[in-house]
Amino acid sequence: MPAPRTVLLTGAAGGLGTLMRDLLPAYGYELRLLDLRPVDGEPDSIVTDLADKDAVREAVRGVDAIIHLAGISLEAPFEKILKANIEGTYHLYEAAREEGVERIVFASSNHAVGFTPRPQGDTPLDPSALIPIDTPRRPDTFYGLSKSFGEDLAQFYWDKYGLETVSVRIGSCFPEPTSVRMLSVWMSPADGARLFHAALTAENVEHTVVYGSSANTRLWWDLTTARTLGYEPQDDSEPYAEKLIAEQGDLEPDNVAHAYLGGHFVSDPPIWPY
Ligand code: NAI
Ligand code: 15L
Repeated sequence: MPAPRTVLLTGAAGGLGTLMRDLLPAYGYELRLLDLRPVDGEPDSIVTDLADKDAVREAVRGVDAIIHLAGISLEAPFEKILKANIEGTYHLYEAAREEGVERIVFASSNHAVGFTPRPQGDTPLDPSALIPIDTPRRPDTFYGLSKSFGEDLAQFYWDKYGLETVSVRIGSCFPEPTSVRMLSVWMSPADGARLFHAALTAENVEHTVVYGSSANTRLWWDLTTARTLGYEPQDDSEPYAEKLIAEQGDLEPDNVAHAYLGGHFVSDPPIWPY
């Protein structure tokens, strides 16, 4: 497929959407913005709920690719997750299929595999100890279940309709890591833009699932499939380590928030910090 130029960014008013609105235009993309809420300073953004099938179809018409960030981004009652993340993502895929959009980059999450025990060993972990991308999915929340569904939906739309997706199991994409867990799963915004660009432009991705993080010294998972797309992370959370560990203490085996990839999302209810 030719390199995409016009890209629909769903969830454009959110935290990650705001970061990507700043960073992605430098890669040459023209962004069409969609969110449930108006996007600050962007009067042309499409304000709609993913529940509105007709509006979603109109929003995808004519774009070369979609970065799908919209949805509930934390744990919530199942009924809300069902509407926004499960039905909403289905509406987006249907619209993309009907309008002939060839590629979606889906914001999956580490919480699709959140109940995977954190790998043990000295830092940096031996590559053989890193969690592989084909580890069995173990969602830690209804939210994580919806990301698991999204990955299956993406596989289905590739197998049945030839619509390509890169599902990015994002760790924590924020300007800075704010917990000791994030030292392992952090993705700097600049690396996030690098990864989305790679996911939009790599050839023949079919449905590829990747972990989304920076090249952290304390990494828990294997970035090989992301690198296969051409992603070359430039950042590492390590400069934040000393301060965060001094404030919060290092990872402890008895702390449930440190025992699994998903941090405190495994608790009921989930508790900050993750
Ligand atoms: P966020 O909650 O800040 O933004 C989500 C946006 O989606 C909001 O602006 C919201 O208005 C919009 N939205 C929610 N329901 C909608 C609907 N029914 N129709 C249209 N728009 C709707 O979340 P954030 O942090 O920006 O995350 C973006 C995406 O990336 C989410 O799908 C999240 O699950 C995923 N993700 C984010 C991570 C992170 O570290 N920021 C980590 C893993 C996954
Ligand atoms: C996610 O999936 C959330 O959307 C984000 O807000 C963070 O909580 C992140 O995971 C995380 O695991 O830190």
